[in-house]
Amino acid sequence: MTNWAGCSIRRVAEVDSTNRVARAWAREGAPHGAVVIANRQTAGRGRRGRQWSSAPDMGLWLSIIIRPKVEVQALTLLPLAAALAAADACTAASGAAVQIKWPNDILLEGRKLVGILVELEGSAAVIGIGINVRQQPQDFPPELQSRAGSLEMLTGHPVSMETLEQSLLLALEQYIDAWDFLPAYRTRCTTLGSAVQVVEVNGTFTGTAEGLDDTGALLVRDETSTLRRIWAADVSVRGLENGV
Ligand code: BT5
Repeated sequence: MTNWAGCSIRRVAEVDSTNRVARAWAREGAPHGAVVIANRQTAGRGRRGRQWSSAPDMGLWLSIIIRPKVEVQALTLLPLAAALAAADACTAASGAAVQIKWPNDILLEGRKLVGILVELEGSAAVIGIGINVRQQPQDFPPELQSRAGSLEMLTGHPVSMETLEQSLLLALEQYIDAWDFLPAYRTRCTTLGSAVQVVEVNGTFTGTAEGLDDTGALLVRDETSTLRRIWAADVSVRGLENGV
């Protein structure tokens, strides 16, 4: 049972994006922990204008409104808390040993299972989480078929959407209340210690991900042995992914 996560839940059959609906609700005064869940999104959003494929009844498409007690600067850590909670929930519901790719993708067998989009709305934050549950390869758009996966496709057994949702809300509540999840995140994040390719707006470089600072930024030692702090960048991890 949770204290606040899911205190009020709006379940809708179809929306453009649960994040958009949650942001509108936040503007109207939705309480801390209010949740929007849709069976289907027609315009699910990824980061930086990318799209999130959200086929009907195939996954958990959810947004939760957070009214944070921490300083606004600390909100860079929210996506990491969400990733950890989503990883715990995937394991609780399916038994799968999923991997976290910094900052907030969840992979299994190199395929992307979960995407997370955190957006600020005034003094509130909206955490959008999409977890692929029932898709088989043909249920994804062709360009995603080699890179995306679902819990049922990859584990080969049925997964309860209800267990997934409850585990997710409980884990999220616990991580946000304690606000001490970086040690657990560092343990679970397989990007740390890996060779990475960092794709930034103005160029690409390779190096080794050596650590994570207290703001959640990735510390990458480049080929000239300089330690570089990475936040606003896309990082792909060699050897782990199918080009995700
Ligand atoms: C994300 O963006 O991964 C964040 C996705 C957040 C989705 C949730 S669902 C509930 C809430 N409401 C919303 O409107 N959004 C949130 P990004 O890291 O930019 O990754 C997007 C990329 O992932 C796309 O460009 C595709 O390559 C890939 N992709 C799209 N749909 C996918 C899916 N269902 N499974 C795996 N990969 C997918």
